[in-house]
Amino acid sequence: MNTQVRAVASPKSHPAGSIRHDWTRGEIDALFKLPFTDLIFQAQTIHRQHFNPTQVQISTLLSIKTGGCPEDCAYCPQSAQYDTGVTASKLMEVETVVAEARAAKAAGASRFCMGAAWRSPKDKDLDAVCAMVEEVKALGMETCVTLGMLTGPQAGRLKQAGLDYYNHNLDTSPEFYGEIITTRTYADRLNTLAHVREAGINVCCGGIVGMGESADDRTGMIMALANLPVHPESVPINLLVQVEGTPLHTGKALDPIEFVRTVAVARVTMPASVVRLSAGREDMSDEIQALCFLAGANSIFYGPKLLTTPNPDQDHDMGLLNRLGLTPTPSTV
Ligand code: SAM
Ligand code: DTB
Ligand code: SF4
Repeated sequence: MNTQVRAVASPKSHPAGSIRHDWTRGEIDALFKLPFTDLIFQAQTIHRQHFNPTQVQISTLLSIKTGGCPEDCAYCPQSAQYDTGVTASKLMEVETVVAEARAAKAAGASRFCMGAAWRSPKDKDLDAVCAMVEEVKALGMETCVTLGMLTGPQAGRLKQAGLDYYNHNLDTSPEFYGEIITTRTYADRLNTLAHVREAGINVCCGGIVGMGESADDRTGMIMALANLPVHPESVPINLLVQVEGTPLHTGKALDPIEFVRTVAVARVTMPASVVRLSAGREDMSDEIQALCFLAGANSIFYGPKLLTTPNPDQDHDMGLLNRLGLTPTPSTV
């Protein structure tokens, strides 16, 4: 039997690796249920149609405003509704943020992602964030911010400041969403994504797995992402970081192979998007991370801290990329 044909077979109307926005639940479910070898082969084949398979994009995160958030996202250590030991702080000074960005660039990051624990930014706060975007960009780094819900005019201001990416995740399937967040709706998230898209900013949008969702919910999450009118340029796939004090602490851990499958299905359904192996790497072996790269992940968060939780240290990550013969994707700015 010709296994190559078997693994990449897809209908004539939809050649493997083409960009589609009409994925059915059945098709995505079938991808998740493929034999692992067939799924990885398909993901890697499609990955090579759109990307250099030896490059990994490197982003460093900084929490520019930590904790005290009014939202009730059940996974989040920064929600004021849970006692997680995170101390709330004010928005950082522009110069302090720029110094952190400079250090991230020197350590090898091409993108600097700034996160604020807000439901949505106040216009006054946006002045300071725009100054951060301008100055970080002037260092020759790509910029990304995640500030919660945005209006159209706010997205326009960020675009004017030169923002490259806005991160706003769908987080999970529309069906499971209400179990995780009650203070804003799925439609609110889609609205913010539309404002970002209309402003001409690249969209960074993905989700979290390992929150106690069903396999159907993982299918539903990928379907919601892959059927957006335009695929997000960047798709972070986070593994829940279980934080004491949050409602999701002590939940059952996800099978790491199921995580790799989620990355692979994201790659197959959003062939030209950069898929980021995001939060949760601290709990993954090097070997599982290597499988994620094989499954089509081509970006990581780099640096010893995510927003409030630990991430592998830089030496370890550069060592891992070296062992795998992978190199950082050059900055586009
Ligand atoms: N407050 C803004 C918002 O939620 O839109 C921006 C910052 S928020 C921390 C950014 C994203 O981080 C969330 O949408 C979620 O996907 C991810 N995240 C937060 N806590 C996490 C955790 N414990 N494990 C994995 N991902 C997490
Ligand atoms: C994303 O999808 N994951 C990042 C980033 N976008 C902002 C955040 C992960 C946060 C993990 C928990 C923490 O460190 O607080
Ligand atoms: Fe607030 Fe964002 Fe955390 Fe939700 S994910 S509680 S909006 S900081």
